[in-house]
Amino acid sequence: MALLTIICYPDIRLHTVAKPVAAVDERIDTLVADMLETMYEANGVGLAATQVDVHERLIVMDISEGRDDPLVLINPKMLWNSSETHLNEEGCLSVPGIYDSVQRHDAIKIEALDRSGNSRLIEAEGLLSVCIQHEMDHLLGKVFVEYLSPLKRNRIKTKLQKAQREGRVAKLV
Ligand code: K1U
Ligand code: ZN
Repeated sequence: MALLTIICYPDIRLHTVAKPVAAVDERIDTLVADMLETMYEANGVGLAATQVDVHERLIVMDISEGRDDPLVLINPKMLWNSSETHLNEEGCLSVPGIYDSVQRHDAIKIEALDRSGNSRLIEAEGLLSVCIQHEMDHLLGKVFVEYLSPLKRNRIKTKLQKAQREGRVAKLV
């Protein structure tokens, strides 16, 4: 297994729209293993392939307390979302040290392939629902700071550009 580099906002690669995974094969299995290792090492609860500069529709997650219940979503498709929404505090491994509130659907239903290529229907609420919506945004090239005001977003951009110049987070291309 290998640790992958997580690219940091405002790197333009985070705005790439991911393509569907064509086949759930050995290459994808290795990528899943590497992404899980990278997510656990960074203490995240989710990671989208976009964040490691792979532009295919693949997400890994683990919201369990024991960090021993990984969830793999390949080619996820939103089937339904609740009309009720709430503000939730979010963070992002690509926006280190920044936390802010984003409005998300309370509950969702999605369809996705698992690591074995089997189709699964997932009904989610709470942190799982928030995390899936956050990660599916990454696959569309959207970072959570884009829901914030231009003033907040520019402050975050300036702060992270300074951190990148000083070598405290991954460099821009
Ligand atoms: O970078 C990412 O996409 C992962 C991100 C997932 C996420 C967590 C919480 C809300 C929305 C999206 C993180 O793992 S952020 C770091 C984290 O561990 C965390 C933050 C807030 C609540 C719970 C966990
Ligand atoms: Zn994120």
